[in-house]
Amino acid sequence: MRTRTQVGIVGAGPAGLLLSHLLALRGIDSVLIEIRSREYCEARQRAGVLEHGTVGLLREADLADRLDRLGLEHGGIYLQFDGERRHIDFRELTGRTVTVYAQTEVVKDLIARRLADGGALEFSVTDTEVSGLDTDQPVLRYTDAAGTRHEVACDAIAGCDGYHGICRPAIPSGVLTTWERDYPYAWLGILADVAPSTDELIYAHHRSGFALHSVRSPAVSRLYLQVRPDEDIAAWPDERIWAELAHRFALPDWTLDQGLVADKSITPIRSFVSSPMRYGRLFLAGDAAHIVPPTGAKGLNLAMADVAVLAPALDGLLHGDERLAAAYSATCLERVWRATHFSWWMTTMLHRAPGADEMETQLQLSQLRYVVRSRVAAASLAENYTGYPERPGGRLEPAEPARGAGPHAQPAT
Ligand code: RFL
Ligand code: PHB
Repeated sequence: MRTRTQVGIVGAGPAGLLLSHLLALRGIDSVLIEIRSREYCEARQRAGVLEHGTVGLLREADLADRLDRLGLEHGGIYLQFDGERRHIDFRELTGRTVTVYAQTEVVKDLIARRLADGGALEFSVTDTEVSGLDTDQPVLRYTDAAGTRHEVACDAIAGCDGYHGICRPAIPSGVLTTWERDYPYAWLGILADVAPSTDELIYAHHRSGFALHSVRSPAVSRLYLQVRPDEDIAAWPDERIWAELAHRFALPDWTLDQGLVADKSITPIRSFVSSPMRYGRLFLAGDAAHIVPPTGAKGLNLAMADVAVLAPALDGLLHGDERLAAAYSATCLERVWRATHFSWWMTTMLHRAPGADEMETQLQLSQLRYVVRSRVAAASLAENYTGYPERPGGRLEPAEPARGAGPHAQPAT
């Protein structure tokens, strides 16, 4: 079946879903396709922390009803090391906060809104292909859940299909430069039916390895342990996980409450950046273009920041003004590299590398002491954690976007 849309979007993660909504607010038509089922997308356990600017973006896009009711505003984090747990007060240092609201909830809100607004959203598709990327009519092909093959002529395609997607590999070899670092550890994450034992997130440096206590709701906790990259999850029964968490978070007069483990998984830790984030009429956004280790809580926020830049850029492009589209990659990459550095810095300050010697441990402890004792160092962490620059994509908008008489949504042909 042959159809037409203005923007073909590959991937219904936070990037693709938010992009389709932001485009709809601008009167731009899109078709969004996703290989997984709706249920799978809504249940996939991932990020939890929204930057100050991401929350602002969702509010401005009228997507924050549940976020404002259920999100937990946090004014800082704890850094724990060498027997002390010290608070970094974001509110006092930067006037900003972060909001803990699970990626699963962000995705549920976005899917519900797109469907309520009549958006074209197809789950469980197969054999996705993109072609004609260096022409002004790129084509998106896929087979829907009922087995019908579709060919969608587009004005532009957004590759929001994550690190393992098909869009980045569709760019001819030699065009992209990539930078990659695999870290010699992974994260074992659990979701537990137990009230958090802390009011704000605890990032713990420990000689046995890093641990993170995050939260999901007043009744649900999210916890992570640094493990070996090749760790077998079968070697980690729940009792072993709780014992190791209790050991790494141990402090006098504090206990870690335990509960039923509802979800358990191991995630590799890597940094990856590819540049440029555009090839012809294909624009990459989110994890399709870059990955950060989760220690800085940046991946979801970067994905949302990219599409906040991309929506007005596509609006311009479709109406004959190429300026924002031409600036898209460089604008996003500036934020991406800042987050890549911050995430690398948090990761290497807090994790124990295999074979690390005492010198390395002392250097980490010195850095941690400096961060909690120097107001300037603490403010730098706070500024990066709550989001830098503060407003995703904000400064890109020209005062008066030029409008040409470009093509709008076309009926199916
Ligand atoms: P996603 O979410 O991976 O979505 C991509 C979608 O594309 C689909 N897809 C395809 N669809 C059609 N055709 C194809 N050929 C396709 N190939 C793939 C996939 O099924 C999927 O639905 O990418 P997006 O939208 O760029 O969003 C990125 C975020 O999901 C990711 O960066 C964050 O989850 C990272 N992250 C965190 N980020 C934060 O900002 N704060 C955090 O606290 C945080 N914690 C985390 C994290 C990631 C983690 N894991 C599991 C990697 C904690 C963890 C443990
Ligand atoms: C989470 O809640 O899943 C989470 C929070 C902070 C991080 C990473 C993950 O740095």
